[in-house]
Amino acid sequence: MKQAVITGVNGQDGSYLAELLLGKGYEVHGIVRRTSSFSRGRIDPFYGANAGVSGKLVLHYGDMGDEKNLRKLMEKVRPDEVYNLASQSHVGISFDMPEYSTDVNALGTLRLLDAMHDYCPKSRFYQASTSELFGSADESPQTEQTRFKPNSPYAVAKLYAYWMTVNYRQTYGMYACNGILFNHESPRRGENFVTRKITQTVARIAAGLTDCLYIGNMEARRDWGYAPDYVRAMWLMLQQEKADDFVIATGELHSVRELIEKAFAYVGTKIEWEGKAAAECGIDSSTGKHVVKIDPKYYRPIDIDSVLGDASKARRELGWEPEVKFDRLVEIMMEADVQAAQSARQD
Ligand code: NAP
Ligand code: F7E
Repeated sequence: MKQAVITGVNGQDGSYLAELLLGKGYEVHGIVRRTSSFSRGRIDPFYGANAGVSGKLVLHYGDMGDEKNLRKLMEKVRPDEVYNLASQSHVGISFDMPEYSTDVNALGTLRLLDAMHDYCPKSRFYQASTSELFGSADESPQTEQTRFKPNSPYAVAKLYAYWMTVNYRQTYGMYACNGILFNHESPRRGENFVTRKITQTVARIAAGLTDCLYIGNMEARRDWGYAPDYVRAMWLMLQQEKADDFVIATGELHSVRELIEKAFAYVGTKIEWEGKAAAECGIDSSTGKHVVKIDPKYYRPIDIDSVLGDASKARRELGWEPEVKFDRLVEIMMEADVQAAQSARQD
């Protein structure tokens, strides 16, 4: 039985990756933090006796800030594969917590790589790198050759982790890969990322549970994919002959405004826009109600206008293709959030 360690196992990607590996018969060792209330909702369905998967999930308490803990785990498990998904992953919040974001995202990666180097140097390593590395890029679409210009504390910390991964590969011959993943979403996405915030709030407005969506920069454009497609790419990267770095993206660009319009269209509401800049409002064309408003607290000190990926290398060398693109992604997320809002209304 193959063994894998996943840091950040109870996050969006960690939960889909654990599900994928358990389905392939892996023994999965997940690191979870001690929290005052349990935050394991995403992995509960496949943890324990009734999991209904062929592999086995084992959870360990740990933290990317605790070097000894990571070293002990590598010494004890000596896994075949390590997926480093743990991070303070919110770009906006990284401006409020730059030091903490650096400790977890940058130094945490170094701690893990170094523990692997000492205890299991033959293990294969996946680093959760990001399109945020490109910042406001010089060219579009972005490939593995595009220059990095990170413009948030989150992205600068991830740049350090990217290069440490390359460094351990080059210096020690470790099998270490960077997946440069563009935004990917799902019904398991954290509620304060823009896609999930929109689908959840629109579903709740339609169910009469709330009145208005408060939003920041609606002109931002992203290349949004579907998380289960992206964790498949992570696994593929660790099954090759040689370690390498890959861009994973859909190649489609859409704006936050378009996402809002599509989410409302799903519940049968047409949005008309009125006003400009921070005074702009989205109006329900059939009732005249103001259902979208700008709240400047969601503006970032600096934002990325647009990021678009070219995943040709992953297509060619990994045989990877995204199965779900923007229109279907919005439908999948709306289906789940409409169902959740309807059950909340019945409670
Ligand atoms: P997520 O849902 O925010 O999950 C992050 C995970 O990291 C959670 O399990 C969290 O645990 C854990 N974590 C945070 N701080 C930790 C610490 N100090 N020690 C141990 N665990 C810690 O993020 P995601 O969307 O699944 O993303 C997975 C990875 O891919 C992240 O590294 C992210 O930066 C990167 N990435 C994401 C995207 C995307 O669009 N989703 C794109 C590119 C790269 P708690 O539940 O205890 O907080
Ligand atoms: O913002 C704008 C916001 O927070 C997308 C992380 O997974 O992907 C993610 O980072 C855009 C930005 O994702 C709101 O200003 C407007 O321009 O959903 P987001 P992100 O910053 O792109 C990358 C690839 C990662 O690596 C990260 O870990 O939407 N926006 N209004 C808003 N964003 C949020 N969160 N909330 C708003 O109300």
